Amino acid sequence: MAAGCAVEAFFETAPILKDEDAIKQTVETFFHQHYVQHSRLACVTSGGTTVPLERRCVRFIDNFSSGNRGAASTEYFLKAGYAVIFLYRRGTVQPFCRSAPEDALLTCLEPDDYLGVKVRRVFSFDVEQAVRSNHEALVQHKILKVPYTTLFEYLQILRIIASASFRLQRLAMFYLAAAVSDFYVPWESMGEHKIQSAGGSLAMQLASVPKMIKVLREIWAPLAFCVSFKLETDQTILIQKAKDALSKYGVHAVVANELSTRRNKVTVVTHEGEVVIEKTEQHPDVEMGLVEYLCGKHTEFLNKQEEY
Ligand code: PAZ
Repeated sequence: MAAGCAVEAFFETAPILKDEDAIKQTVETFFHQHYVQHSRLACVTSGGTTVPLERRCVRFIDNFSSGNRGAASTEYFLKAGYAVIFLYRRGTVQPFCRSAPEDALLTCLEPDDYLGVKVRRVFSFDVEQAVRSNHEALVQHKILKVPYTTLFEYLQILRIIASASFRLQRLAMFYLAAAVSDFYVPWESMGEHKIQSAGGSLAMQLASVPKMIKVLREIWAPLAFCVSFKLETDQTILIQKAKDALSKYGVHAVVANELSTRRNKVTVVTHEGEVVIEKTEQHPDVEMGLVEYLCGKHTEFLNKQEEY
């Protein structure tokens, strides 16, 4: 099937996106606000997509991602003055909560006779910082959080955001850190009910997901600055795969990372070459240096457009 037809077929046969109109409205309003203010905006995608195996889904295939990269990067984009649309997988790490314990409410709060509950003293500084930063971003309309779970939802919402980004054109950046499945079960070939085990072993054929980054670059948001991510477990193929992605999808930068070292080191591959960004004393999270570097690249990109 031709690439364009495969993309159309993917969306035509996908299940209806719940609350589609409300999502469109919220996203468009957010873009409008930042268009009026002429501010830069980053769409940060985060977490991994699920691929349902049944329509009334009991079982699914998952893509690995804790959401830490997306959450940390969102904080640094906000600090750099960007507005952020945070497209995240439900249940993954959230901005300003990266160091929170798993049972944050129960660990950070304690009963109090007067207030009912209060923040335990040892957590009060961290909790106050997180609440203040989050509150500031919300009241200044700097952050819009949009959740997804499945591959279908992720791509449908990404298309909505990318199409609405035409307002900001070059001021918009796509920072595609989500781990998106390369394979899926098309909705029309999926059974309604839970797959039964009585028949013994299970053989399933997965279809390939059309390459949406190329569509985002060429059709949905051709003027935006676009950064994609490449995750591998084999270090020896990582940089070549990132270079291939750079030329195949026409993105402005590819962030290459290896699973076990991803928290400490990434390599940004652009048409000008490769830059390694590592965690250091000045950059306690690799995302700090990464976002700083990419904001600089975005500035260069904007300046270059002005020259023409
Ligand atoms: O979410 P996390 O912090 O655990 O991991 C981040 C990451 C490895 C998912 C991200 O940096 C990444 O590479 N995303 C793209 C994965 C892919 O190649 O599909």
